Amino acid sequence: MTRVATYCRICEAACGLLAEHGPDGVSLSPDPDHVVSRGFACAKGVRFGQVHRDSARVNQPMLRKHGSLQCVSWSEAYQHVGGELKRIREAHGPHAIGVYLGNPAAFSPLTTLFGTAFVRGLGTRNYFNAGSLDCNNKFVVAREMLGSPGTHPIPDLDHSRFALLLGTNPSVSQSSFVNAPRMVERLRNIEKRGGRVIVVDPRRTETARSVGEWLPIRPGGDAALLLGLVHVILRDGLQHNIRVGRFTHGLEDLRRHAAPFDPQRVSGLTGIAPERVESLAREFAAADGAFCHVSTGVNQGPFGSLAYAAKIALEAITGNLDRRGGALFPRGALDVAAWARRLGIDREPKWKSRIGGFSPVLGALPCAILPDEILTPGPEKLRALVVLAGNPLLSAADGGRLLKAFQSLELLVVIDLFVNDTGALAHAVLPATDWLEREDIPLAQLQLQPEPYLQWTPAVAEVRGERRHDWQILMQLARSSGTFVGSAAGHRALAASLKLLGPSGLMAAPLAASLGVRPLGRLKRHPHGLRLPESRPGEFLERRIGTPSRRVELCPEAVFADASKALRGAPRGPELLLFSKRQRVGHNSWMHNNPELRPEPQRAHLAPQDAQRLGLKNGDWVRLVSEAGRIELPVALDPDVAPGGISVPHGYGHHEASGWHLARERGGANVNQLASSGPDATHRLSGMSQFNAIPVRVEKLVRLSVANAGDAAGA
Ligand SMILES: Nc1nc2c(c(=O)[nH]1)N[C@H]1C(S)=C(S)[C@@H](COP(=O)(O)OP(=O)(O)OC[C@H]3O[C@@H](n4cnc5c(=O)[nH]c(N)nc54)[C@H](O)[C@@H]3O)O[C@H]1N2
Ligand SMILES: Nc1nc2c(c(=O)[nH]1)N[C@H]1C(S)=C(S)[C@@H](COP(=O)(O)OP(=O)(O)OC[C@H]3O[C@@H](n4cnc5c(=O)[nH]c(N)nc54)[C@H](O)[C@@H]3O)O[C@H]1N2
Ligand code: SF4
Ligand SMILES: [Mo]
Repeated sequence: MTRVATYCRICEAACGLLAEHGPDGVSLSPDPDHVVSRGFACAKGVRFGQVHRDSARVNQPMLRKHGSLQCVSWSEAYQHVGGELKRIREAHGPHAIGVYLGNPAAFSPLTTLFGTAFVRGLGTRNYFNAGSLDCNNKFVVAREMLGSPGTHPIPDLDHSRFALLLGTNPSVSQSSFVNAPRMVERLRNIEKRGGRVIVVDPRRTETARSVGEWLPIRPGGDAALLLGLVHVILRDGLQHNIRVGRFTHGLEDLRRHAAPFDPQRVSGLTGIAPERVESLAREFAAADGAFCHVSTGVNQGPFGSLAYAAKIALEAITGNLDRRGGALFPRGALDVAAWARRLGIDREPKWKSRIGGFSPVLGALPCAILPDEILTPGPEKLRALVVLAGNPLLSAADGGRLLKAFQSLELLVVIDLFVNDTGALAHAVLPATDWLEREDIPLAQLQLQPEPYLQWTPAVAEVRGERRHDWQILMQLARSSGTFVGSAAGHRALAASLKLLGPSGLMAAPLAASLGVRPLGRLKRHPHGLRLPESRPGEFLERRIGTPSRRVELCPEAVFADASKALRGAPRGPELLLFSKRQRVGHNSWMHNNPELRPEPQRAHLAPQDAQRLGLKNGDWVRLVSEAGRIELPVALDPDVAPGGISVPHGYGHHEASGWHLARERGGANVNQLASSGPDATHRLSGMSQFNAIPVRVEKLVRLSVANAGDAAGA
């Protein structure tokens, strides 16, 4: 039986897989010959065949008729949806139509390309994506400090001697902004080389249990901790003067902003002893190659931008930026960031959002204003929304208000594999292919690879039913609504290139500079991936940095304006601080419907000391109340949670009409009903929503505890 090399497109690790056709259809196994993942893959990846053949998949377009979604032909679907988009655009202008691009779009270059071009063709400024739920803070900080939103320092995992991790749980997630399958193993190797790994997290995570030292922190305290480290290093003169002098700008401003963050103060804000702040700073500065990896748990907190800025400053002043064993700036096969800068396409448009006056980040507005954009009357009110590869009803902030907003739309179109929770409210659901059904090249990862490589995969499964590729759907939708994918000329050029080169040829075309005149042919000769030369450490700071000063801007005022707020810390009261818990066998709100994977039932995890104070025992039901809303769920007494925090998985609370019947039966509540929306709840510079460090009141409910009632499911 033939096995075809392919790769997984669920998360950033992009693990190599082997696909084989058997009686049940396609089956997948880890690819031992993959140049980077070398035989690693997780359960979600190898069980993806089930998603491909799940009977809950949408295989035909659906339109809502007499209250329920009914199967129709593609031509009827395009005619209806295109006609409605046209009508709304003509009656109310282009901004009346919004588009939301979800996380899986990032793993399909053509979905991203056609999705953003579709937005441009509509001419709407109401473009939203998962960036403002995930990592926009990194884009804006990189723009200010390094000159480009797409340039990020990536941990040199395999050469480092000191790893400081904040807000990441790679054992479960494979982390983010680093393409690093086997990350935990590689962190363990740091210890084997005699180095140190510190895991800063309000929960003793699966990662902290496997490697390094767990340093519990108060949710939201990371910016204060990192500025405390900068404080100690500058106070004691531990900075790398030569590299600071040669490559940075703004040291005195940084010193001024870090001055109030003395270890005593930082201890009050983080719960970390002052002596530990001192010693951590010294260890980081003295290590022969250290990096600090700030990730999603911090991005989603109140000071994500400031924390990321402090991380870059910390690495820069200790000489670890663009240094072997520190943080590197991989160029990969194509320096997308440099090209975007050269072509001017990384410059943000000048307009601001109608609600709150927010500037877009990478062209997209904050998801946290989406409910207000829909619900606030006015000539530019959002009346229609096209959701592509996303489930904002569960993944974005203020689920309660979003539900009301989505229910009020004149047109909601969801392009997805399933009738997800957002789709349960839609007027049209259009069936997309999954990644087994399409060819791809991992272009989005190029600047995030400590070991640069490229790979091409063919489609390894037949397209089932009437599923279509996202890009095909978008092209037809544009045509039937009287717009284009991009400009009229751009649309024609894309169509012609697709005809001439095919989807793979189109994706491979920009790689000609690094792979030679026949880039696709070269990739096809390396089915398990093609390793590329690593960039030389130091080369970025010497030649590639894009700031006007050609140096690292250590202290951009726009970002450090938050420092005074960070000094006040999170509000203190009887409340606990809520933070998220990513599930091993789920992916945000999806992948819960796989009968071969059993995600754990949703619980609110809290420290036994806090539970005792609140009179709670394992399995008791509580109501969590925040400023935005309330949810009810059982608690788990969890000694891994540091006192003061409460950790709840997101992506639960499926809509009763969602097609994910198995996931629905497992019950749970949408934790994002506790996250606020609206301009005041949105970070001004980055547009980030806040999911972590949200104060919540815990009320005990008089209800049979699940320990007695058996299972949380269905309760
Ligand atoms: N199995 C699985 N893998 C996934 C996903 C999934 O849903 N399931 N999702 C994918 C996606 S979309 C992403 S973006 C990546 C994210 O991957 P990571 O960047 O690794 O982020 P998380 O796994 O969410 O881990 C965040 C950690 O931050 C901690 N945390 C919460 N608040 C704070 C805080 O204030 N300070 C600090 N220091 N820590 C805090 C949490 O306890 C948690 O351990 O994972 C991807 N991989
Ligand atoms: N409280 C809290 N909320 C969070 C987070 C958190 O840590 N805590 N994490 C946030 C993060 S990091 C992210 S990235 C967002 C994710 O937010 P979203 O992207 O909006 O949500 P997902 O749950 O990932 O839903 C992805 C959808 O895409 C569909 N899909 C999968 N593949 C394809 C495809 O190829 N084509 C099409 N058309 N559809 C496809 C799936 O069926 C699913 O319905 O959630 C955010 N929300
Ligand atoms: S870690 Fe799992 S989900 Fe992520 S790419 Fe690898 S196999 Fe896929
Ligand atoms: Mo994400």
